[in-house]
Amino acid sequence: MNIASLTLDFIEIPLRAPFETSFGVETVKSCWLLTVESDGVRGYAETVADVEPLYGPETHATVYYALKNHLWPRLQSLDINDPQAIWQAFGAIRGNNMAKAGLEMAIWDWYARSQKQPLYALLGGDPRRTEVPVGVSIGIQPNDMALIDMAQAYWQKGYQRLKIKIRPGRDIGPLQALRRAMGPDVPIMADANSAYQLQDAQGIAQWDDLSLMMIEQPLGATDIIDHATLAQSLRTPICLDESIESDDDARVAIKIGAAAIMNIKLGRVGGHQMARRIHDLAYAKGVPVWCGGMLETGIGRAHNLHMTTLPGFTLPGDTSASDRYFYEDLIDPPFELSDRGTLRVPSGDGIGVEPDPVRLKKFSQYHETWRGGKTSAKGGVPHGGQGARF
Ligand code: OSB
Ligand code: MG
Repeated sequence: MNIASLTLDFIEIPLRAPFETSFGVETVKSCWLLTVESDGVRGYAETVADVEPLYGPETHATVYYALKNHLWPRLQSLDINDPQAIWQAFGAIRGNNMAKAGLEMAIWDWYARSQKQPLYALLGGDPRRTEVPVGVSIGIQPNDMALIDMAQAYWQKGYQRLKIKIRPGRDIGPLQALRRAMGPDVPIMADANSAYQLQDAQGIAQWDDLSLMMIEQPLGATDIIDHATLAQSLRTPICLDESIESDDDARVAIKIGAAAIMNIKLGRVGGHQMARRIHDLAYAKGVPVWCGGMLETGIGRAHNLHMTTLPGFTLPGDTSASDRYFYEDLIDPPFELSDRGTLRVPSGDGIGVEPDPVRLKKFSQYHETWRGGKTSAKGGVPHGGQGARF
């Protein structure tokens, strides 16, 4: 079966509160919602690139460009009996993992729906994992009081661990204040999003006294060797995020001692197949992994939950409930946190959730469908006017 059409919707949903990291502030969630269709069955995914290339090198514009010119054309004649053929069809195309992931994941959903199976079953997830443990990622706050208030509210809701974003100047202070307020037993971790360099190692070593679960991506994305060096001067485990874009990166990082833990994000690594390869490699080496997040709508969130059923995902992930991000999600009902601090893995076919038609209409700023070789755009030209944003 080949994919008859690909529809792109440019989605913008206001965030409940601004989300600040060491690289910037987000106030609106924006993404491409991708819908593939064939034989009356649809598949959905979203892309995790942003307006600017800050977390990773891709943007909404590069994702659009790569899909249109390099990825979608390669799937035109592909007979898909197994979504694992997709990665191969992308062939020699380097990088552009977020674009690849969006298309690959939409096709996994489509395939699972056409097989009338939940996605986790096809990914090899553990069917007993009907719910997965989740934590919450808290952006940089204006002051320690705001941080503590927010952290206490999330902890009371039942999130299983608190991750706080840090940057130089807003690191040991907020972390100490948080540890003092929460007591010694609450699992706390810090995510630096590459804001430090190896020469900051002495300062970072002072965080060892805070008994953090881990420090996520303290150094640059390409500084895998420096992470290994830093790890030698720390008791706190290092978790890599931005540095791991492939199974090769994971293999090297584990081998040289740069990653005691890994965060796996589908968008960053190119989709389910590569995520699974990284998971399998880490699992075989005894390196725990957890599922990262990119403030996804319910569609990307559902993909994350299905992946998290693989057995190596032993640590709580960043897949928080819809209301942590949005007043209204793209899906209805939204994802809710159970009183056990878990999110339920949808049990229907495919990812088990669909965009709500009314919400989709409300949040879609631009809509375009590609069929076979032809494309048809509605709502403006993607590189001018309104489309200048992407
Ligand atoms: O580094 O994990 C990150 C959000 C945007 C970009 C990068 C990151 C994050 C998060 C949020 O930490 C995780 C989430 O709640 O989706
Ligand atoms: Mg991170």
